Amino acid sequence: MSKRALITGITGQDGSYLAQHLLSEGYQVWGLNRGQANPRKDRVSKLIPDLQFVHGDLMDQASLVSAVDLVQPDEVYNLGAISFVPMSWQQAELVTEVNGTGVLRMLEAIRMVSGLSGSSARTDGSGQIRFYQASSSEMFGKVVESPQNERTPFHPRSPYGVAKTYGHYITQNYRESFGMYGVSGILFNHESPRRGAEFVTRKISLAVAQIKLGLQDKLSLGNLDAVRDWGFAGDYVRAMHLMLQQDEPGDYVIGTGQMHSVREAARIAFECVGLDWEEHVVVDPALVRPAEVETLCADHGNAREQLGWEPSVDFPELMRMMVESDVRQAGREREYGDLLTAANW
Ligand code: NDP
Ligand code: GDR
Repeated sequence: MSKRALITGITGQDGSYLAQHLLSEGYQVWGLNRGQANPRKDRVSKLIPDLQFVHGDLMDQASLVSAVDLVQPDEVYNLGAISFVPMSWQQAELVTEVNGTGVLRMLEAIRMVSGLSGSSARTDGSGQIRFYQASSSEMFGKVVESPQNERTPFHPRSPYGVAKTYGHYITQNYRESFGMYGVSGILFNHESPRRGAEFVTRKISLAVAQIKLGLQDKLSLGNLDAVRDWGFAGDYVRAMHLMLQQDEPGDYVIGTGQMHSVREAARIAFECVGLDWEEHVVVDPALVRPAEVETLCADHGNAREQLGWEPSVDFPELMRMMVESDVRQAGREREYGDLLTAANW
């Protein structure tokens, strides 16, 4: 019998890659879809015709219970979140509700549907619904040691990071309290041609494509000195799946161990099309964050040893992949107009 997976955040970058990966492993996959007529649902269902959908929202407990009950999943991947960090200063309460309390709601839904209580605790995960929580390197925030591993203390720097830290600990707590098979992947930044346009790598690759075609001249960025450990999303969803296949639940750091600045990201991306980034990038102080995470770097030694996981795409290759995809897409759009907008999914 094929395994059944339920993915929240199906319309996002990771949801689509994870669904494709699980389908290729023989799973039946359902995506939790919210809202009345979400255009992002059409985009992902065109890309992945075998995907099934179930309605629900991380803000609505009853909808999650219904979704889990209907799908009867072997594995739940909770990727749904408001994931753009700056938005968390503008709508801190909403972000806390979705990214923090939303995790609790999903854990409760699983507990209710499985009839789990403290006395029925089983730590080996047999016959249980296994749960993956999308934790984030943003929980490390103001880092006290580098690189960061599973034992590095958290010091989140945004309401987003604080909410993710709650989601992380409540997953750990349900593991300890109810014997639930719950794991958190502490994932560092990961990107792809499907990355949202608001995140810095994609903002850069989209602008490079427009500038190359003469449709734009300048690109405004914030803190050029920020340093991140950027990997390819397609690699990271493999790690999510591997985490849920282990005998014992545990938390894992996933990253590349390589650090690059925003300045370097811009340089590499402009070089891909033979342009000089310094002629086009301008700094806009309004884009600098109230509290910045200056530098992040993963120590994924535990994932390497326990999961046998390694990243396969390095940063220059990743930027090139994104730039080439956006140049192709911008060229098609220029030729065919709006008909093809956002079709590089
Ligand atoms: P995206 O922003 O691309 O996708 C977010 C998804 O969450 C969308 O499908 C969105 O659906 C959904 N969502 C938003 N609000 C709700 C809600 N109330 N109920 C249910 N679903 C909701 O994020 P990514 O794919 O990049 O990231 C996936 C997860 O991993 C997120 O939790 C993110 O915080 C986390 N993460 C991401 C990292 C990265 O570098 N990409 C690194 C570490 C963690 P809709 O279309 O309905 O808005
Ligand atoms: P991040 O990703 O906040 O790390 O969160 P983002 O790409 O938004 O920022 C990375 C760094 O670049 C700096 N920066 C800019 N960022 C944006 N978006 N736009 C700019 O113009 C700009 N200029 C400089 C930022 O200040 C920051 O330091 C991502 C999200 O996917 C989260 O959901 C996830 O949890 C973390 O990665 C790990």
